[in-house]
Amino acid sequence: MEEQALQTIYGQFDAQGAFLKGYPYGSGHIHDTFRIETDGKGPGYILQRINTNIFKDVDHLQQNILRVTEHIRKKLSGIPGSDPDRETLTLIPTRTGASYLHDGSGYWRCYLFIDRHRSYDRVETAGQAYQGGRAIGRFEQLIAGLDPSGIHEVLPAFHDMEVRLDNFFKVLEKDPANRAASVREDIRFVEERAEEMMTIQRLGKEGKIPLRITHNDTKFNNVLLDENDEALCVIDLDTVMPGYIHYDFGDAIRTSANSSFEDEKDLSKVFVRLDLYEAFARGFLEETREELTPLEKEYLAFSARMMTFIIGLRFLTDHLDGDNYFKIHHPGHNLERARVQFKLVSSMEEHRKEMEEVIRRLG
Ligand code: ADP
Ligand code: GN1
Ligand code: MG
Repeated sequence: MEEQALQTIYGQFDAQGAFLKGYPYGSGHIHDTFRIETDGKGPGYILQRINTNIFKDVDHLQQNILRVTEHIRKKLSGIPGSDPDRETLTLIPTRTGASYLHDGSGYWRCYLFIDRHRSYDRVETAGQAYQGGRAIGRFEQLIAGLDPSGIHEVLPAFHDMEVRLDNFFKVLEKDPANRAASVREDIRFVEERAEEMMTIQRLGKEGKIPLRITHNDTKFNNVLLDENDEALCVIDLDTVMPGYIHYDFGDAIRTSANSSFEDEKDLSKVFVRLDLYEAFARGFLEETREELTPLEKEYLAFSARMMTFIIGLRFLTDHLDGDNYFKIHHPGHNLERARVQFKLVSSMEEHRKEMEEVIRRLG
């Protein structure tokens, strides 16, 4: 993306300060994200070209973001000492008052940049994991009062295990990229666990766990910490939709308690770090303990396995499909990611008892 083009797009948003420079930012797998620095006093902006291959209805997506951020902003403004411009996303309207811009190069939105933050693709310390847990736990409280009827289900069946498995087996049968033969062991890994992995959906259908409003994409780099490594803000609100608490806890553990990176090539370096798991769980439960039911708590440890499995399954499906969904940086990237997830699932299976015990102790 040419800087000149970014400047033109920036100029159409109702932002403060002249464009100084713009460059790719962050390590998200979905949108094209750019940081815009300005000559003004403010922190600058994020410009994002929305991935419309995935989010087909940008109107609905942006309505959701507005509803969610306005709801959170209102709640934060009632909390003494809070700073809504840094503790939630702020969508900047276009000069014509719209929540996004559609031009020849795509659909664009603009956020206030949250400066002086730290973001991690791999968690290093128990302190960071604890703060991540607090941030996500607090976020659950902030969105709890949202009216579900005002939220569009922009990605239907996003964490529906049955649908994800179905889709996997369909792609496997078609084998469009001719890759199935090289992933036999991975396929077996999926088949052996498919039944167990539907547990949360089953409990939901039986009415045993409540459907809440959840974030649904709580990987650690969607949490910003401040310069002291303390919980600051949960970002990437595209997938806020009805869901089970297990989606958020599990997905967060998948990244927060991984000893290595999501795409580590050396699988011997990949295992669940129980110290990080416990620290995250402590922060999370401090914020949510009163709200969660005993049965929800009982399945939190399992949810880490389940969410790590489902994201691995999606990486593997995308690999078989020829890499159409997640951004990849080299051939085989999705397979590497899938294998990290599966290695992590195995490690969590080995430590199942300890993981359950932690929740019993902290819950
Ligand atoms: P994706 O869906 O592609 O992951 P995100 O919305 O998570 O897109 O943005 C990608 C990255 O950009 C984030 O992980 C974060 O590092 C950075 N980012 C996004 N929005 C902001 C913001 N308002 N302030 C600071 N950094 C941001
Ligand atoms: C994507 O948007 P990002 O990079 O934070 C994906 C998540 C996956 C994650 C795996 C909308 O998250 O569901 O868990 O990659 N987001 C979407 O790293 O599909
Ligand atoms: Mg993201």
